[in-house]
Amino acid sequence: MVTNEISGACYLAKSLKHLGVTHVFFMDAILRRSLVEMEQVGITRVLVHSEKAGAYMADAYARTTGKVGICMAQSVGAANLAAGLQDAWLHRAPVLALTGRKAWFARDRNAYQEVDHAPLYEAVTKMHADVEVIEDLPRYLEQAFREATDVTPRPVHLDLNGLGGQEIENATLAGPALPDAALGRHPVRRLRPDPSEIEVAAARLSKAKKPVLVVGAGAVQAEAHDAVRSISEALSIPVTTSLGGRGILPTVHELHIGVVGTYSAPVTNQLVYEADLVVYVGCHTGDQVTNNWTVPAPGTAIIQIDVDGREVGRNYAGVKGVVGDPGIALGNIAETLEKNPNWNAWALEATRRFVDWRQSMLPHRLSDVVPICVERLCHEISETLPEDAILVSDTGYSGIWTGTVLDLKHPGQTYLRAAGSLGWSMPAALGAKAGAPDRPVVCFTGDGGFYYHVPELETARRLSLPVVIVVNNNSGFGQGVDNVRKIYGDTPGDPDQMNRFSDINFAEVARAFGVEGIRVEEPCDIRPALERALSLNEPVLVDVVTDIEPRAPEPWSP
Ligand SMILES: Cc1ncc(C[n+]2csc(CCOP(=O)(O)OP(=O)(O)O)c2C)c(N)n1
Repeated sequence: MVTNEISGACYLAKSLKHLGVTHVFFMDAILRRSLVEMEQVGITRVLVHSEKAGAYMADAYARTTGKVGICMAQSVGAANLAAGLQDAWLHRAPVLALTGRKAWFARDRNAYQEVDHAPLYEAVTKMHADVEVIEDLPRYLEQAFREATDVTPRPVHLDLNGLGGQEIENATLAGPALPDAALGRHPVRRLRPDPSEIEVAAARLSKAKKPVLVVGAGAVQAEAHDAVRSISEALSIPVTTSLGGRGILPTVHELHIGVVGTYSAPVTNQLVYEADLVVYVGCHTGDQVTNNWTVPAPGTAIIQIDVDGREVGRNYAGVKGVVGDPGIALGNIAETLEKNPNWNAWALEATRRFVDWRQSMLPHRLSDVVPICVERLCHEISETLPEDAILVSDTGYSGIWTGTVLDLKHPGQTYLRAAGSLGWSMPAALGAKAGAPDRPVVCFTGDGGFYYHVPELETARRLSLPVVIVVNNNSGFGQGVDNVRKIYGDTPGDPDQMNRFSDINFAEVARAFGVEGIRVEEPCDIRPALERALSLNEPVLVDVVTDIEPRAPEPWSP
């Protein structure tokens, strides 16, 4: 035996450690020997209750750290795991999914528990590879990290030979080099924009009378927070964000005019519609942020800054593109540009109208009605959220409420949203806490979303992940209530069967899992409950009983 020979299991564990991985999220039975090796090198193994939950944890871990989130499942779990990658794909988070698959002699002959994996991963990964023999592992592992983290991050998948990957982990390698540690984190490098693109963009911007910035998740990933604040303050340009970009600037900052798109306050869409130039920063101009491509107004001038040239102009013709790191690009534009004297008045008008809208919400935010108003719940969270907290929001109404009436008042706060998958937020909150153990993590979910992954309460307890889970408990799918009624019209029948649940006390459910549970039915009890939950160094569920009838803010459409 050659002395420097190591097993696949040992190589995998050492490589992940070298690449900065601190946690892996897995469903048994995958890479058991590697998991033993991982313990030896100090990687925390998070055993979960479903593959999707593991993928969501890895996703939020990646979003919180910039590092690659690792999720793993054996052959029969591969489809479930792939389903969990949809949010990471849509949000553009670097996640590596590792699965096992049966050895060659079982293929194409009706093997138990296995379907072809490649098609399952095709829609949700940038790269998929079969690791057939141990010799393939070093290059594929390094390439998987490269693909996951470089330029636009996204999920990748390695399918390892053996039901639980054992053909790879049990084989040996002689003296393999570990992967390049720089590939363990996004951004791998900061691309400097071409000066000619900066000049064109600056010249175009200087001609605008009513410019706005629309800042997306790409700018958050690039940590362009300071650059966004500097350019908007220096030039008096109002800032709106996509839902994924929320929190890049404190939402109470005087130049912040809210989230634009389908999950928005009406006034924000109106203001972006009135703008004569929109600067998209790390924002992919999809249907959500553009209110189905109706906002901005057709023909509005657009500048788009993105690390990936393939995104520039994907949705609009005549876009002036700047390809490069969003923070560097904004800095370069700001240096090139004189402030246009018109912009003060426009910024004042835009921010005054946004503040007026916020004021109009005040009666709801301070409401004492029972069942509790969700605006009041959001208000109380805004007031108690610690300065360095991570707020993890579910989708649907949870995204609209937290995107419009829940404030992130401090630059050190982070907002993570589901990119559409109902139920994402609770496992994601655990992944975020794993990635940022020193920061308070608060999850905001509806009861419909929470139901998906209730067993992960046990994971939170077992792994000692002290997150605060706030369940906006209205005993149903609030967002659909009106739409279902409209479809019914005069048709006799029971619309409630389509979106109402029984009344469940989730505080009691939490206690059954050994997790602290607090039930809140009165508005005045919300704040003490949150304060208590945040003060305990353990997972806590705060079950807030709310009314299903009130509607969340509706977006304005032209
Ligand atoms: C995987 C998945 N299935 C279905 C949906 C559609 N959907 C979006 S929001 C929602 C209702 C959510 O209800 P709940 O979490 O209780 O929040 P509420 O609307 O009551 O505030 C549904 C069914 C989705 N986004 N994702």
